[in-house]
This record gives sequence, structure tokens and C-alpha cells, in this order.
Amino acid sequence: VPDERLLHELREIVGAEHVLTEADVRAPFERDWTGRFGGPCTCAVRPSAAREVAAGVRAGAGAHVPIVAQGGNTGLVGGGVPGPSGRPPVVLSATRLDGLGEVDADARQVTVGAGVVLADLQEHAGAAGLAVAVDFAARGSATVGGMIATNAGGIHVMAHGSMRAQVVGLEAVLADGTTISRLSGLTKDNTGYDLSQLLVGSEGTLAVVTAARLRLVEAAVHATAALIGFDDVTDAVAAVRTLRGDVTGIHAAELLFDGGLRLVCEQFGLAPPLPRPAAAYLLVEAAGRTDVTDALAAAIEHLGVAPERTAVAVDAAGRHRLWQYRELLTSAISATAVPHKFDVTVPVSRLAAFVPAVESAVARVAGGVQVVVFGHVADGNLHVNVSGPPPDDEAVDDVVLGEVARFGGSISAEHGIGRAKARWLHLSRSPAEIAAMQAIKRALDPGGVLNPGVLLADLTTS
Ligand code: 2HG
Ligand code: ZN
Repeated sequence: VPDERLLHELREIVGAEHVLTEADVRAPFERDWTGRFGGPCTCAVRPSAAREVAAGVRAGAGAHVPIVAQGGNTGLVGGGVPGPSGRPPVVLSATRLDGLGEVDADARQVTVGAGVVLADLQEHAGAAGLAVAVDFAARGSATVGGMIATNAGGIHVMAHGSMRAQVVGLEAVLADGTTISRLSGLTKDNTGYDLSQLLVGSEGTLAVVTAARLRLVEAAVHATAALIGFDDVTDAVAAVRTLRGDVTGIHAAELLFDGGLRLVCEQFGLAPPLPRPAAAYLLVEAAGRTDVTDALAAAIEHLGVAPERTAVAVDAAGRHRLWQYRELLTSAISATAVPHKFDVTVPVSRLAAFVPAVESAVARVAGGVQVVVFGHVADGNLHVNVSGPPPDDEAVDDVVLGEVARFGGSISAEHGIGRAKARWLHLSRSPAEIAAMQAIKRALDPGGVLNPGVLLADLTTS
């Protein structure tokens, strides 16, 4: 039964047209992009200012109704959607918090709303001759707030770090409705606990991010991409080391396999990039103020790779064509089934051994399934996608994450823990660390209002 008093309060705060209660209008806010996670919400609310977020959080807390913050809903671990059980939350959609501040070219910073879409921010920074350091395939829908909540990574972490490294300061609403704001852009500011950084990667469990002061980087004038075929992962990993040593400005090094590439070609009707298939592919890109094409070509030759195993692209259209084989993987996988998605890191030195190990681990518990692996090789970050087991069958989750722990890896590299991995947090965090995280959660959200069930599964609140 919807809480009429709460709905009335929310309508007063954001306006009736921004409190969405009809089932079909709520639906897109209730299920995640993968289709694996979700649950009913009381309503979806679209505030347009931090003070509306604050009032909304206070109203939810007063009614003991949880608050789930949501951006572009491109998350892959169920961290931005309601859970299947418990009191249906209010989804606070950040999409109208879309203010783009003027780029401060001296400081190389910009202040933006949490609902700004990455592609719009990229365009905005580009118009000022600068660039956003973080980039990934979901750029057309993912929002700044979600990128902060998950500490998003993407394709340029090897050059610029993840979202955390771009955050100078945040404005956010705490569980009791108070607002904290660090948007002055001071890069040197040692005045105690860094609350902004505490919120990066906190997955909506400690506060609702409403705005961010972000660092920008120099925009590249030239970029060259190359797709190179290899016989195995060991050669591909070694190639990244050589290429980084030989060419300045390598800012992406993506690994994919023949099975994944074929899937993309089938789903999207693309021709294969090379005359003959290879077991593993590396997609590298170098960018900078000067043209690095010759340096990259020389470095590839230095690797001893046969010319017919390389496709090089120097213009935007050619680079887009090569990147499609990599960036369409996620959609190609989801086109046929709801996958179990594992975003993990292992030490780079163990990456080659991890791939067959995880494939055999999956085969032990699930037969006839499709396993597609790809990832950001320089970070040791692999995306293991398993299609076949039903969404709520967690046997595969158990063996994949167990294998990651056995390899000394992390069960989440860049997507977060969300609802998907909360049960397995202990594989990557010690009891002492989990206890400290729970203490922080209890201190900032004693009523357990913000995103219950995400990140810290078995939290008992006061
Ligand atoms: C990527 O690297 C994203 O493209 C999504 O992190 C990964 O779909 C995935 O598993
Ligand atoms: Zn990724």
C-alpha cells in the first residue's frame, strides 16, 4: 500500500509530475540494465536541486522508507535499483541534476550535477579544449553520480586512474537530510577526514551525491588505435609491456578473445577485423599532442607480429570501427540471455593463468554455458560473463568469485559490490575491514535508510 502521506510530501517537494507512481512508468527504475536485479519501488522521484534531494531524503527517513539513488541505470551489480524484498524504497533519480558549470581552464576543473551524462560532460570539456579522463562504452547513459558511487573505471584507468582520481570534491546529502559541500576546487586541502573520497565507491549507502567538482585532463590532438591478434594471453600481456615502453601516450589496452569477437560480429553483422581469426586480441590506443602512428607501428613491428595480424586506425571513423568489436561485447552478450557478470581483478602476472582456471571452474558447476571473457589488461581487470544458469542460481557466482580469491584478486574491479556480490564481500575484505565499514555505515546512516542490502548485506542497524 503506497504511503499516501509520503507521496503527498514528495509531491510538495519536487512537483507532482516528478513523483512517478504508475506501474509502467516506474518499471524502468525498478530493474537494472542486465535484467538480473530489481524489485518494486514506492515511487520514482526526480528532484532538480540538492535542496529537493535533502527534503526527499528527510521525508523518506521520516516514513522509514528506504532511499535508492539512481543515475543512468547502467550499473551491472544491482546497486542502483530496489531489492526484491523489504519495504519498497523511493528511487531518487538524479537525471534532472544535470547542471554543467563553466570549465575552469586555469584549474582544469569543472563543477557538474550528479545527473550529468558522461557523453555530455565529455562534449562540454572538449569545447574548452580539455577532456574527461574516465571513459567507457556506456558513456551515452551513465551519469557522474553513478560513476562516483561505483568509483567507475573504464578504458583509461591505466593512464589516468579511476573516477576517484578525478574527484576534487563533492556535494552530497546525508541520511538525515543534511548537506555537505566541498566544491571549492582546492586541490590542496588537508583539513581532516576526506569525506568526498569516503563517498566515492560507497554505492549510495552513505549519502546521495548531488554534484561534483571534477578534474579534467589535456585533450588529445591525435589518436591511433591498433587491433593485434595473438596466439595466447601471455603474448598479449607481454606486448602491453613492450608497447608501453616504446610508445608514449598508450592510454588503453583492451583484451578480447575470438569467441567474444565472433559473438559481436554475429549480433551486429560486422565483418571480422583481420583476415584470419586469432585466439586473443589486444586493442591498444595511443593519444597525445603529436601523431604517434609511426611510433606505434614501429613498436608493433618490434613485437614481431605479422602485418596481417594487425589492423591500424588513425582517423575517428577507423578507430570507431575497431572499438566496436570491444564496445559492443556487453550488448552482444545480453542480446540472448541474462548473464551472470563478474568484474574482477587479478594480479597482471597471473592474468594468463586465471582465464583457463576460471573457465574450468565454471565448467565444474554448469555445463553447456557460454563464457565470454574480456577486459582492461593493464589493470588485470577481466569481465567474466557467464550465460546459461538462471539469474537466481548462484553456484556459478560462488565458483568464479572463489577462483578470484584463490588468485589473490578482488571480486570487484570497477563495477562495485552492489546486490550481486554483497554475500561474497568477505572474499576481498577482512573481518576487521568489514567491521570498520559497518561502523562508518552505522555512524552516517543509523536508520539504514540509504540503499539497504547493497554493499553490506547483513548489516544490523539501530
Ligand atoms: C566494459 O568494460 C564494462 O565494457 C562492462 O565494464 C563489462 O559487460 C561487462 O561485463
Ligand atoms: Zn570494464
